[in-house]
Amino acid sequence: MKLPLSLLLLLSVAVAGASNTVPYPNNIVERPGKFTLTESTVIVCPSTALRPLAEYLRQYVPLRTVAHDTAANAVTLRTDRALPDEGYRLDIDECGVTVTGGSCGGVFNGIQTLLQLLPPQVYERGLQLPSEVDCVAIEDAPKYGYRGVMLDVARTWMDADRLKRYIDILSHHKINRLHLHLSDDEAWRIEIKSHPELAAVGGFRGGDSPIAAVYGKWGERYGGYYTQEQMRSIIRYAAVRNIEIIPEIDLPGHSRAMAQLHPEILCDYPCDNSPSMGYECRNAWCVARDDSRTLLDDIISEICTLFPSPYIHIGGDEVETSQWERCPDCRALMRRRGLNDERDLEDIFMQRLDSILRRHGKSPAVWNEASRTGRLTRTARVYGWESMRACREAAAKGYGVVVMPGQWFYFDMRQSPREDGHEWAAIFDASKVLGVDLEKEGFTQRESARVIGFEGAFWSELYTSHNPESTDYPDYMLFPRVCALAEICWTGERSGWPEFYRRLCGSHYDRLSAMGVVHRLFPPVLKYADGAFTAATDDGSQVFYRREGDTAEHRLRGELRTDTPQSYTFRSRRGLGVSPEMAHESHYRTITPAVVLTSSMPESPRAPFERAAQYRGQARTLRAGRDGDWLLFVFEQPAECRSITVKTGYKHMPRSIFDAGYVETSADGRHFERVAELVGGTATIESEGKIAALRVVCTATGNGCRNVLIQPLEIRR
Ligand code: TNX
Repeated sequence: MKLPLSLLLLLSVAVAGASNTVPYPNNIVERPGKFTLTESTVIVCPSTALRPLAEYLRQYVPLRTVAHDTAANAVTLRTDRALPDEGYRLDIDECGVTVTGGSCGGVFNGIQTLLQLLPPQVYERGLQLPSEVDCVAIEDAPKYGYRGVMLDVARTWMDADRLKRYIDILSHHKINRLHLHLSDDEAWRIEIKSHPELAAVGGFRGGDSPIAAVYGKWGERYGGYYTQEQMRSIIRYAAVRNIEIIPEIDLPGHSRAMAQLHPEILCDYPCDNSPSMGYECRNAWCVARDDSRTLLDDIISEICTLFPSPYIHIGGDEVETSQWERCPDCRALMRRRGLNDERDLEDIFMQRLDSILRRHGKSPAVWNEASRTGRLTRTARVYGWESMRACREAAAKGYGVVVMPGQWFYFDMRQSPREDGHEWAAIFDASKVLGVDLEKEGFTQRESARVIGFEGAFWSELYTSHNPESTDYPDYMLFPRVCALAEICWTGERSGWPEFYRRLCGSHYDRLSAMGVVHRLFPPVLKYADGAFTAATDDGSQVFYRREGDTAEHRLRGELRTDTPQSYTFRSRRGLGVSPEMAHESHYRTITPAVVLTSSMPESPRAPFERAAQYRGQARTLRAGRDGDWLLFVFEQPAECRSITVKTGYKHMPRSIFDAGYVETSADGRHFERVAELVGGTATIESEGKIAALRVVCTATGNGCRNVLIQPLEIRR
């Protein structure tokens, strides 16, 4: 049953906790009275199977556990097989609390709802006793059996402790699948005992590793991997929290890191460097070669033994089939099989994998491309990432589908135009995630019935532009988008953004902060009129402002009077929550004075320097920078500006950069002064006078790439 908003608002007075839960329970019946948890309250746990959950609960609510069947003044955990598998009943009356689950998972979900009825600090330092909780009867079960999050631990490494932290946070949202992207072009992250070099060498890039430091920042050795023992501990930790770990080995494409160690997996033809500017672009397993079959079998067999999940994700996305086209062995195989589309070779490879999986009693999970021809076994589970249409097509073919198109579910996408993150799929915040509607997206009833759930993905190639030790970036990208994901997975229907947002602001932001999550707040609404700024928020946050060039933040009280609106930025904060930085339009306005770029490095004829000078697109050098290399920008007329940003590398990514270096400016074109250090290939300099020339000096040799990209200067008036 879904309650109408008016009733919800009424209830929120009486059962503030229950009506603020995320995800929202199916059925809440308010009762009069309260139960008081005290030092003498016990956890009653008659079944040994539930013992780990009693232990789990004790970490948050410090009570004694007793095994007796019943007791007054108790929190009782029990199962009732008549309830839906992951469903539960939560009864709170004046004598105690009973959590009854359809399974261990159901009990776990009931415990999560109970925790949400307690003060948010329960997540931070445990419940302070005595503590009161409102009497209530909740009956609840999830709409979707698959409620997933994917972490790309290949591009940016997250160690076992960080995974356990995410398992905790996700499980508080009743997420029940963690999909780990364990291999990609840039790394191999799981120990394979029969081929230890895969992780021991392939888990690291840069420095002395044969794996190139693709994302620039780490000329030094960077990376890590999970030993099988660590992974078993992660799996156990997750299992207690009702989360199944689904491993992904991305095959047959996205395999450059592994090919670096096992070149025998690649198609055998002489590399023609001219179309790739000297870069070896082969990264897919050859479908025709026999000598890599044992390797494939060894890897997949160990993965099957290590992970208890019935599905193993074997990738299947973005295979660059030009490799197979150019490979004489693949072409011969196609002739023998009577195939005329290279993409059909992927079917052969996937069928081979399926038979290995089947030997171990497992089924394949794949990205949607691998289901294109429909020849893949129907026991496969398809992860639809390219579009809603791709999801529908897979469903129509009869596959179970995890819906996760980038436009709604790629949480590496930026949340508003000027924030960090990709933008190729869409720019969206949590409200779009909550608004996903399969019917509106054209799913027929039969297709909808094949949807087993949703998944949010955090791809991490852009994470490398942040401090890898800091958890802030993924936290900020994931939350509150994961909260909205959890809501649609659990309730299956749209409660509507205003009601959901009320729950976020009512309690859930505080819970996230207590969990230690540096989550995103919606930006304050900024107004500049009659020489003064005001900033409005509706989430209980406080607004702070900063003067450009200053690091210090000041609390905004009332209005800020200024006649230079371009020099201020604003953001709101509440607990650990933080909004993106907002500014007046004039803050971003740039000018494009004529400038000439020269360098100690040769320029690429395809992207000559002149282009950067004309502020169109990017220029490129013909080689990576060396210690002492420089870029020199000379203005035709000295530029009058408040700041200039120079950027080497891709628009969103510190790749093809000056790995280290500094910026000098000159007022007369002859005398230069060192004014800023490059961080991630970029620097912003503040200026008060005129700038005649600007020089970027490289202090590192090499960047793991073949060239340096030079972005147009951003010059602010
Ligand atoms: C597409 S999704 C990819 C990833 C990238 C991601 C970035 C998919 C199966 N492939 O390799 O990391 O976009 O958003």
